[in-house]
Amino acid sequence: MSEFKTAQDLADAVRRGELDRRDFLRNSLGLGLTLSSFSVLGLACSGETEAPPPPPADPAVPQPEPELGPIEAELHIYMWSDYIAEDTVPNFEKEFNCKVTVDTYESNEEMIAKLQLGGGGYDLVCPSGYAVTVMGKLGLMEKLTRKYLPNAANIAPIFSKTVFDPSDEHTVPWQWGITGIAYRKDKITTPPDSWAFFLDAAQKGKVTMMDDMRDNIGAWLKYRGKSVNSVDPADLAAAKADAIAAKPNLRAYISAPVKGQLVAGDVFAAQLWNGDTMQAKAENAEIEFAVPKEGAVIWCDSMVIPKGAKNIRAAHEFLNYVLRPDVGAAISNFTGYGSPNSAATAKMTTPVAYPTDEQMKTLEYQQDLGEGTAAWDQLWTDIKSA
Ligand code: SPD
Repeated sequence: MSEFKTAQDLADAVRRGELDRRDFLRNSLGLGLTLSSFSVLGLACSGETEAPPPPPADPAVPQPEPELGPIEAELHIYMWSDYIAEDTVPNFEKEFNCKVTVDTYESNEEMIAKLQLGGGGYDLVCPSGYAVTVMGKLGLMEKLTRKYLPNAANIAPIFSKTVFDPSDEHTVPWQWGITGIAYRKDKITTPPDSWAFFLDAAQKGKVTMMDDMRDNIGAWLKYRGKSVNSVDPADLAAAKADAIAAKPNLRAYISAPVKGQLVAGDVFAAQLWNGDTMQAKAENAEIEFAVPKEGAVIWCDSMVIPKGAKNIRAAHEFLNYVLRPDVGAAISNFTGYGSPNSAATAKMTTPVAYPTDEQMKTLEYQQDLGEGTAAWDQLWTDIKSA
């Protein structure tokens, strides 16, 4: 039985605050009210009926970022070889009580293939710009939680909101550089000034080119005045012919590990990145870096958190740590590359083979090849097996 004659009387009493939850339910049932009647009367309350769904978030209004848990006890990094100062990891481990492992790769394609196979269990990887686009398309990245990266304020504006990460959602820039030619000035009389250098039989057995599809084929495209991102079949056919013509002169397709052979004098010249060249030069002052007159590749590599990473807070703490001016400067002092961190650049003490303004005009960023990727993959297989 209900103390109220009508549902409206009951509703008025509820609004006046005269009933507790138990009395409300007893009187409701006495009047034969159902859950849907409660909402008609404006009496829906938690537990008695479902709350209406929240309105969709307005994309123009920034949403609060999630809270991350406490820092995990481990962190797994997968990055290019020789790309971090010797004390970066030990200092982080000590300060944050977090054990770090670093595995290395020699090309973006090697790294992406490993992630696609689900391997590694990595928390941070280091793609070049075009590879960020590829990873985005493949759904291989987690979003960053920017509030854990206050030191991102140190990043130079030119390295923020890039074409490959226009909202800074996924990347923290790591290092930037160019792909040219490292050479021994005591072994080669005329410094190489063209990619044609590798076509010269006089260099037979004493030169190497990179084991990196994009940089290697890109060099031959540049040689013919084409874009390093061309997917035009005629351009690719010409690049293939040049690459195969150069092949008898090459001692190997090899990337960063060629440094030891340059230092020892077993190799006189190698297609190589400017920073790795500076690392070799630190061991042998006869080593120099040249940018071919036809132009070359310029790139910026970034750190991203791969999809499914387990140690997300540790990844953020590491990124924020390397964005400190001193830590960033120490990294570039070791790698020989430019730092995208302007506060770090101001503290650097070792030289970088920066491109001149004239050379800058000839440099080109790599982009995702999209549907042209399959043709490039086939070309690279053909070149290597020729
Ligand atoms: N030893 C570190 C080299 C990093 C080179 N990354 C850029 C590659 C652009 N194709």
